Amino acid sequence: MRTTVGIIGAGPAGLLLARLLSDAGIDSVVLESRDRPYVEQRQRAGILEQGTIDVLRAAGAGERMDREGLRHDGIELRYDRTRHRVDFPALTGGRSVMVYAQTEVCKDLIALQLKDGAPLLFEAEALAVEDADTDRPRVRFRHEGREDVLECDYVVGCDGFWGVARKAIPASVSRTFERTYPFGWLGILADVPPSHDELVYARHDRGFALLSMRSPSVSRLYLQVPEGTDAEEWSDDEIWAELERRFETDDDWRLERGPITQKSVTPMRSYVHEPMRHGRLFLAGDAAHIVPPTGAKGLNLAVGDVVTFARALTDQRETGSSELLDAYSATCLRRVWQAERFSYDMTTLLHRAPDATPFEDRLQLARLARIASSRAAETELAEAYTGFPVD
Ligand code: RFL
Ligand code: PHB
Repeated sequence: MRTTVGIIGAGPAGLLLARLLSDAGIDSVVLESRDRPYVEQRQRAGILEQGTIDVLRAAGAGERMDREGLRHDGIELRYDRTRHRVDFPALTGGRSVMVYAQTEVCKDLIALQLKDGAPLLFEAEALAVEDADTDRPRVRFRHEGREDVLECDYVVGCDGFWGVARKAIPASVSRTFERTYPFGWLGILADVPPSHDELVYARHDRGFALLSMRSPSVSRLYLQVPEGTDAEEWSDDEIWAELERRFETDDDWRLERGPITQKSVTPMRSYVHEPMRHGRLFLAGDAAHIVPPTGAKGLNLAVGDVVTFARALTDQRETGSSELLDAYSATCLRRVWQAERFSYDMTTLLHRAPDATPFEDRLQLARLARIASSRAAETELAEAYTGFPVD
């Protein structure tokens, strides 16, 4: 098999990239190790930044998003039994975000791709990227029980944190930057209308909690739990009781309970691999970087990376200059590090470390009070949450 761009992974990064390239008249093949139902049902992100919304619309994947997605003009910070709303449009000159699940973004992109796009092979596992530093990089993969080779002009590793693409970059040119956190998130889906019409980020002495949603009738909620927690250790009643405690306020706000349909635990990590390019192999999305979910940045960063790559390759084809392709890693990393910084700030602002001291508790409350009382501090949060432009 031969193609111009070999794409490994059909998460949001790989699927959107295939779409952007086909719109630019560049052919590609997507290899995805899992089957279609798995990719379409994997519960993950929920928040799309304005820039992501615009890109999905331009790629022809905005129709259902515009119909079913929920526009959110703010979030609530909850601490010390009080509530503070951050008003995004007022602070950012009109920007907002949208609640539209990653599962739905993937379903929309897969349907488009299978209808009139380039080949998208499910249950096709990439085994290795070879000859990345030559003009003819190759992906060895296994599909329907047979090993095969995809010969490419470029390979883009969109295969997530556990993928194989990053391994093809020699250790001698790689640098990694990492931080793991001594806690994770227990996430649930529940068949109950969200108890608030915007997301609620709660700081509590017992740990962080987040109220989010998937639709007007489905809630998505998270609890900070110790690292290594097994979701099955928590009964449904215990989960609701703990959520109630952490969201409790002095007014008459109430958390509605409902049947829990899914629960799982996500570890928390910050990670960056530099550079994001080696020869003709490019890394995009979680294959290159991970942020803790507190800032809702992971999917949006993945979108930024593939937009940058598609733009650079299109420019090279039109002008003959590889300037933008050569700048790919540096261009992406500027945005990535801003998202790392913000996600780290939000995580340390709202979570309680197991060894937190009373001094650190007071500092967290002072940081929250500062956001609630200073337009400058609040604007900083609103600008970062609604998104950094892709340059
Ligand atoms: P993905 O989605 O992990 O997709 C990678 C794909 O590659 C496939 N794959 C392979 N295919 C072929 N051969 C191989 N050898 C392969 N190895 C792997 C995998 O099967 C998979 O299909 O990476 P991508 O596309 O870079 O997308 C990144 C996002 O998924 C991720 O950053 C977000 O989900 C992070 N995230 C959030 N991001 C946001 O922007 N807003 C949010 O609100 C948000 N909330 C979250 C999140 C992530 C969470 N978890 C579970 C980590 C909430 C949670 C709980
Ligand atoms: C989600 O709805 O899954 C979600 C929302 C905001 C976050 C993380 C996850 O910061």
